Amino acid sequence: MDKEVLLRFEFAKGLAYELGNIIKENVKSLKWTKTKSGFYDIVTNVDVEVERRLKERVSLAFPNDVVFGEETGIDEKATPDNYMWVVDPIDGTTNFSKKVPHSCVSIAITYKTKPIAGVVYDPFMDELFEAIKGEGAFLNGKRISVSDTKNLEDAVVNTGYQYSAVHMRDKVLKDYEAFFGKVRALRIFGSAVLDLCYVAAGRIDGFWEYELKPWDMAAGALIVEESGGIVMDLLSENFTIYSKSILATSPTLLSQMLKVLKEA
Ligand code: 2AM
Ligand code: CA
Repeated sequence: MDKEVLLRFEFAKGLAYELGNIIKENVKSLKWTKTKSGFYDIVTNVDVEVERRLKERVSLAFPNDVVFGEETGIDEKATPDNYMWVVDPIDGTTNFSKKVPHSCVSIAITYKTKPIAGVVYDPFMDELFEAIKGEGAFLNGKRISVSDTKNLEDAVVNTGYQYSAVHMRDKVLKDYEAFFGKVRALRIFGSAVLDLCYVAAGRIDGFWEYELKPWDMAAGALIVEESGGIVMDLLSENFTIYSKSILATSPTLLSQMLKVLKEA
């Protein structure tokens, strides 16, 4: 295994625990919540503080690396040859702001825009999901794999919607409706990263969403692939962290999920 990647991966895990605990400690004492692009798109003092700390830690430990975070964007020094840390300080900010204990900190280490390691920590469940490319996916140190559900009618599937993508309203509702009556249950949990990790752990059978950002997908997509799952872009040929759509499921359910989404 590449020593440079391993160093960063181990560092990212320590950081995820530290930052996750800040999220948990602050859930009952939020100082402020602000809107960004509209009343539905929020940020809290904790999102900002967690990203600030992460940037500080990474720039001290790996001065040539670049951080690409939800709240502060990308460092100006970015070149294709830097390792890039793609981070969401809190994925599931709306849950967090409402004291719903379902959110996480997400850290992907990418090289030439491809995730090579991913760490996701949910402090409310004390669950750390992790993967290095080619090495499998793990939850609290134990190997995980996607579900072995054979039929869509036995599946629990999850979706979500990017809150400011109001132009996607019809598509989001049509897809949701199309699965209605074809699956055991539909869910919207509100954290795309944890949705992906839950697909990887076989807790849910499939997940799709549109218009997510790299920090909502990079770590989770690698964790799904390393758990034996399939990650694809519903709108274009190859999935990348910049894709405008994502479908994650098991190889067994892929064609069944695609059939429903194509008909929608
Ligand atoms: P967030 O909690 O970090 O905002 C909900 O379906 C998922 O979509 C969450 O992962 C949420 O991430 C993400 N999401 C919602 N609005 C978003 C936006 N404007 N930009 C990026 N991601 C967004
Ligand atoms: Ca966020």
